[in-house]
Amino acid sequence: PPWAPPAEPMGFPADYLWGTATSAFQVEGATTVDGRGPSIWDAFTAVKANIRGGATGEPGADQYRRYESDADLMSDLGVGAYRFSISWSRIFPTGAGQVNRAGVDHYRALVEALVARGIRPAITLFHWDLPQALQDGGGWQERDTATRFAEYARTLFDALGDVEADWFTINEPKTHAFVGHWYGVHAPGLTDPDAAAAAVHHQLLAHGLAVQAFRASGARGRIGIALNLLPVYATDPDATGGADRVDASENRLFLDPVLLGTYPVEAIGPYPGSLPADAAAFEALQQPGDLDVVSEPCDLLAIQYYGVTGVDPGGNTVTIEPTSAASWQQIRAEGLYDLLTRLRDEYPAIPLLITENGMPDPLPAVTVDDPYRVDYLRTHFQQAARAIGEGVPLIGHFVWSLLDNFEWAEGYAQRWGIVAVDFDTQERMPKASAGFFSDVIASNAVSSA
Ligand code: GBH
Repeated sequence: PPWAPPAEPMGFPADYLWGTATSAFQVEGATTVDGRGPSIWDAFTAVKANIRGGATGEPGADQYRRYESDADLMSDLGVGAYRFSISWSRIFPTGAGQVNRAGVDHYRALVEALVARGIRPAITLFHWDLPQALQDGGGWQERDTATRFAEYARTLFDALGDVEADWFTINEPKTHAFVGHWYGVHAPGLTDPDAAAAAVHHQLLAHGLAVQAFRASGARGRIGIALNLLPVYATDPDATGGADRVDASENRLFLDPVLLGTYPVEAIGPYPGSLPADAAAFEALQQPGDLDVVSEPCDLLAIQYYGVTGVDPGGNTVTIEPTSAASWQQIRAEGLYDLLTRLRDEYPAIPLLITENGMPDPLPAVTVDDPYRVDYLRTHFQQAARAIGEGVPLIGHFVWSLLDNFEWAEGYAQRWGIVAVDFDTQERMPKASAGFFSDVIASNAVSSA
């Protein structure tokens, strides 16, 4: 029989970290304020056909200006942590060179607004908005970008490292590499599998260099990388080869180098479900010692969980229903349990933190009535509690997103917030799911219904 939650509420550990998440380009707006330089997302959104409705990073959710009242909002919800990202081109407008003080000061003020309200900062260094000047020099296809990233990371560890915080080096290196460099759906809009493979290695190298810089800086808190992981289910239990290949490119291509110091050879090559890049060229990018850097020990592994996929014996994906308004999202709460227990069973022990989890409203219109999201969150919290009960070292859970925001290629037409935003007035309106989340946080437990 399928697993069912117990009648009694399921409790979480006393220090469990409940949070909400956003990213800079999606919520900040103010794209030309205080010396910010252009990023690849400014360039990509300047081509109207790239984004639904021709939307851009303006107005976002105007959080660059509204961070204090958004901190109040989170305080009202009772969240213990806020995960935001830093815009690299606010700190280094051309990616390197002189630090832009106004950019650093902004994030200092944000961090202090959070700490003053007892909210732990959870800081992502790179959530896909590469300074355009670095892209002009080859971006993540160039090894040098990893070096520039380490310098950028060091600048932030020096500026904010006196504050106890969680740090994430790279957000979803898979999405940035595959969707940005291979599918052409995200910035920088390339359609080249070899560029995607290079972006995989150089982002992972950047991650490892930043972890080393974090240790050397003596910054307070913990550091890790945020991976979006996708449980892959074979449609035929007697022919799992196709699913294994998809699993290699979706999950092990990132988990193995970071946690084991090896790349899975079956992730790359001319097979259905693999990244169709030149394996020898990928190998040639790697210098001696790179995998030691990539696997530099972290304090935690950040997991972003949205759903699952099915794969047939030929390596073709098969949709597992139900999907959401995001057609790629195949919702299955038990997949979170499967993922967490798999990490426990197949990788060295490391604290796990869910840094994104959520779903969009079915329509682009503003709504505060979101029973589907309440149900989504409840069932996912239950599966998290179930995994904790079976010894999974899960230390917290962040909902994507605090606010409706700029949803990349979908523009403002896909709303992921537990708080609705009117993009004309910037009014914030908590949805039913925000109230539900508040109650879960207050009781530190989730009920069966
Ligand atoms: C997260 O990615 C992001 O970190 C966050 O910024 C975003 O707002 C949130 O999810 C909601 O989407 O272009 O059809 O090939 C989630 C994982 C992986 C989902 C790539 C979209 C691309 C689908 N993403 N996937 S497609």
